[in-house]
Amino acid sequence: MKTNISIIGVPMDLGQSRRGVDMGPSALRYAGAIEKLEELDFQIIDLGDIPINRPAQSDLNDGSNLKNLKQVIEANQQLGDMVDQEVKKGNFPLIFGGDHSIAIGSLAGVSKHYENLGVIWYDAHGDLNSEETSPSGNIHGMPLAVSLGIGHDNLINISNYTPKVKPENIVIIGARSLDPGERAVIRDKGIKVFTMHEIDRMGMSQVMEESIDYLKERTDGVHLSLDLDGIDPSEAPGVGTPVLGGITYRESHLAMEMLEESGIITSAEFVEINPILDEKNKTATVAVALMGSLFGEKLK
Ligand code: 6HN
Ligand code: MN
Ligand code: MN
Ligand code: MN
Repeated sequence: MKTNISIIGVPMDLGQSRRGVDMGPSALRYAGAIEKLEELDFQIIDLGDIPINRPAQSDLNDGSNLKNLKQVIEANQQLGDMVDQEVKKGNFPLIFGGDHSIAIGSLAGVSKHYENLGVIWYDAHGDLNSEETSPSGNIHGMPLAVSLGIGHDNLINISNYTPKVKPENIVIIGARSLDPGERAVIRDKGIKVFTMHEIDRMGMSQVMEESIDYLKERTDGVHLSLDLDGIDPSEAPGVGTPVLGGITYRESHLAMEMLEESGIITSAEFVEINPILDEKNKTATVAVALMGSLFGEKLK
């Protein structure tokens, strides 16, 4: 029997500085995410969107290098609890972002259920900054570091344990914009990274084969964290931090199909869709197509 999919929307935009990414869950629903998954014969449990506490503008961006820390912690604690419940029930958590800071909550909820949780970080960025290294103070540039136990105490201890993932259980795919502090973490911790250079040289097929083999060997579950800015801005323009020279839609489609065939993915999130910056909901449409491949569309 197929596992049930639990959808959790997180209309969060406080992990970065541009409005609009809070509308990501609506954009994904409008693009037909639920219908697509139902077509593939999954039982969908739509848990709706979790409430995000938006403070008065005067209370936002206090000038620290951890913008909106309090709100980001609150939302991720709530998300972590919900994800935890869904995994306990045997459901597949599928989270609709929201900016990438919500991966903190997703991983907090999921990782306690695995001895060795794997993570695929599909992104133009490493999201490995901390208060000390961040060039922006935006927490969406920090969630992978937080999950490794690097960062503010109250962020790394969401759900009361740290770390959520081990560096050797992470694969970053699509990186092409890494800050100096992030490069240092990758080097020091020995994180596996397939940059755009490797994708160009090896082809996506081999990148995915190696990623899947690597994770299969050492993990007992894998969370896919898919930041739409991993995809080239020509095909996914509705993102807040676009970077030229990204992964194509076709390559991404293949990557999702290979993940589906491998059967390793146990939870996923699609983040950073900003409908205000988009062209006719193109980016959410790409995301929904990729969800289709991730959940076995080609087998129909
Ligand atoms: N994202 N490295 C930059 C920063 O501000 O830390 C960009 C982060 C982008 C984060 O796209 O999820
Ligand atoms: Mn990201
Ligand atoms: Mn990114
Ligand atoms: Mn295909």
